Amino acid sequence: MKILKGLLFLMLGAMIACQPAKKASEEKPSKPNVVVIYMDDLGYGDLSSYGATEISTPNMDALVNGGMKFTNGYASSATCTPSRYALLTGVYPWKNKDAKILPGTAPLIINTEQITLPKMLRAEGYQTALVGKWHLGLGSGHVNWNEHVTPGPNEVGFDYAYYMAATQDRVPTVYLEDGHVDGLDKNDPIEIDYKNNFEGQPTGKDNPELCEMMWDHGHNATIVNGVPRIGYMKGGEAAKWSDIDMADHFLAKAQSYVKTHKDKPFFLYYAMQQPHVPRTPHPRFKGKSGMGPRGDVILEADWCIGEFMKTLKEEGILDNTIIVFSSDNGPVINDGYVDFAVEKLGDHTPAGPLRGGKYSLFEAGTRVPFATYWNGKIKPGTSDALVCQMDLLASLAKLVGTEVSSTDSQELLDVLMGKSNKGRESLVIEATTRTALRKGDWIMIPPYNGPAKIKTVNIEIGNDKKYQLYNLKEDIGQTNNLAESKPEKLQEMIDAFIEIRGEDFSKTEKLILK
Ligand code: NG6
Ligand code: CA
Repeated sequence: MKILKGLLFLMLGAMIACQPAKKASEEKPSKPNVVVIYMDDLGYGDLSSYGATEISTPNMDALVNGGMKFTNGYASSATCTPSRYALLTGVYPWKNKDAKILPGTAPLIINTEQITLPKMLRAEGYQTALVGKWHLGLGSGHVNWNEHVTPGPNEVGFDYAYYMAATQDRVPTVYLEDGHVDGLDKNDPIEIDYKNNFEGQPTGKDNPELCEMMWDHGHNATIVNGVPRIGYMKGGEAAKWSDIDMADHFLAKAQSYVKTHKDKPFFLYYAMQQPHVPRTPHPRFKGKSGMGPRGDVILEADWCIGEFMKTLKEEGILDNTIIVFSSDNGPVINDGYVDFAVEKLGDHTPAGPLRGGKYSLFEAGTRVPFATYWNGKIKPGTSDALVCQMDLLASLAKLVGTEVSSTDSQELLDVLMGKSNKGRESLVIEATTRTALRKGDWIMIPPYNGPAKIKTVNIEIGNDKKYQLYNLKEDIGQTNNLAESKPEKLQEMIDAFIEIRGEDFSKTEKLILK
């Protein structure tokens, strides 16, 4: 018996010795499931894990505190469409003139030949899905909502897509599944027009008595579920979504996707609609935050994330799933409806210590909650490395063992995994087609004409006739413009900016720069 044991031991030793030593570079890339949980208008200060004290977000916090929390994590833009464009294509949004807030009738702005995050992952054997907000355009001109709406998410890399076309405040207020309006009754066809109303249709403007939620600015066209929207819509009654059920609806789709696709690696882009307007919490969450609907829908979203995480756990795939959590742009309090978000805000500061908000070139426009979570693989921690959502394409490519070429996406896998603190050297941020440069601890905002503030939303958007230069490490609230006192630094920033923005920049904005 002893001899046998000894022999076995020897054989085992020999087997181990014969194994070639694996170099790190030869290691088989892992193929974890990849989930991007993307919020809509959630601000840097909207979560307890980013300093909020007036609202509690335990499930978002579990991702942020249980993973790498980035304090210098950026969306590419201060509005939705351009940020989503950059997230999915890895290309700066200002390189695509169509990457700006789109109406619900806009054509698809991603070229179907272009590499995208889901396409890259699909080529590596992933199943790919979108659940939630799209807002990157559909079709190639005039969309007939009663037929197969294409090209769309399916044509840019998603095998499966369940989505709202644009935003919750824009028509059509229906869901699409792989290019088909869900629940459409062919005898009640949908018509959409962003310019003219259809005869006899009530609108928020003419029929305020029909509005259960009143509009404040914009949002005064077709009324659906008592909520006036942007754009006119006729027909499609049976297909119209229920606003209060939207969060549950998307959650159920995300959960069922996970359950039915867990046997092979998948990529799920779970693009939630909260806390974008109209804020329509399910009655379960109504009044729960004490902050009005904006706080209530943040609690609702937090709950959804918790439920989604439970599903990953119950299905036994949590440890094999990397989750990226972020938001498409910064916060706005009054974005066009009378929902008392301003009046009920109390001491809550959605932008945290940052200046500005959605639409702004100031930090709160683009600096957003940003975390990577991978149970057992990413050690919880905080990183101040400069990272951008645009970098997910190159970084996740590296994770799954491939590369992407010719995009603006930087490969920062080690940073996202918490193994390195060497993020980007610089980043051009965008807000309503204006751009600025972050480099090191500095941000330079070139002179822009136009109002300093958008009055309706009460947000300073960063316009000034003079250059602005801030040291963000010392002055996170951007109160001390150093452009005049630090001319050399300013020049260095201008030179670096022009280098990235290239010829186009000097041609189109020369006058402003001089
Ligand atoms: C603006 C809307 C705003 C919101 C935004 C898009 C008005 C007055 N304001 O034009 O409510 O819909 O577009 O938000 O209509 S985003 O997060 O999708 O970029
Ligand atoms: Ca948004």
